[in-house]
Amino acid sequence: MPPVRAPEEAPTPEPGPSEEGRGTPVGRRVVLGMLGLGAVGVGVGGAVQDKLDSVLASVSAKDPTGVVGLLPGGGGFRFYSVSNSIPHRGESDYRLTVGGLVDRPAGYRLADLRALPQTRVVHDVQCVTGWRVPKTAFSGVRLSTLLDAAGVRPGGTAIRFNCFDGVYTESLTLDQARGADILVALTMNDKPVTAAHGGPVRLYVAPMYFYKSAKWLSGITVTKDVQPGYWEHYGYDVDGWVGKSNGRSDDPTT
Ligand SMILES: Nc1nc2c(c(=O)[nH]1)N[C@H]1C(S)=C(S)[C@@H](COP(=O)(O)O)O[C@H]1N2
Ligand SMILES: [Mo]
Repeated sequence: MPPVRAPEEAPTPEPGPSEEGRGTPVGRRVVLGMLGLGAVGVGVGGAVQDKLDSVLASVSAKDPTGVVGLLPGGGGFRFYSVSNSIPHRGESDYRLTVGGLVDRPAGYRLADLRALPQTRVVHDVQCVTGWRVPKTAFSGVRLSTLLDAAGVRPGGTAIRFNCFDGVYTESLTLDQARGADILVALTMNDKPVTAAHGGPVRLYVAPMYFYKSAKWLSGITVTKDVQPGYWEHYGYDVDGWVGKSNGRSDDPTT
């Protein structure tokens, strides 16, 4: 069997969705202009950084050159949103629901999540399209903590994740979900996860390709079977272990 290829590498007869290559490439002048704007972001508060991130996101979504990775605040990350937008939620309107095959369904506000034990994981981030950001810190609540609080019923074998962009979904098996390095993350590099990076709450699945780390996390549902996520419908592996899936042989992340 040939290795499964990422859709952006596949010779698709029709334009299909891919992580990169959406829209028209942004010219070099525009990106260099961004460098000037980027300087404004140094030493400013969260709201301005969020603004900057959202501009970065809209530029880098169309810029496969990687120049955006050099921008202050970019940090080597590419920004992705299959919904072509950056949704915003905060203290008053953010909710994370935990439901499905559980004894005690729950709804968490940001303050509720912050009040639970926090775990910090430092690991390399690796996207299936090839880019890697070494030693990135995420912290938040272990997914296993939320699952234990909810009480998974017999028959529950997998988790479906929903996002408040209304489009993206992801999945893990229950065994994978219970890993100590699987976080419902509230911070990235010790600052609140910005809107562009999927804040206020994103999933962080350290040992897998970054597509498993759903941004703008809003729902955790325990299911009977694995329900493949957004990119998995376009050929990505459900088990997205770095270096051992998607026909790739990336060096192990640490
Ligand atoms: N909701 C949502 N989550 C998502 C995505 C997305 O488009 N929407 N893209 C995934 C992919 S393919 C990657 S590589 C990372 C990118 O995260 P970043 O934008 O913080 O770099 O988010 C993942 N989670
Ligand atoms: Mo990705």
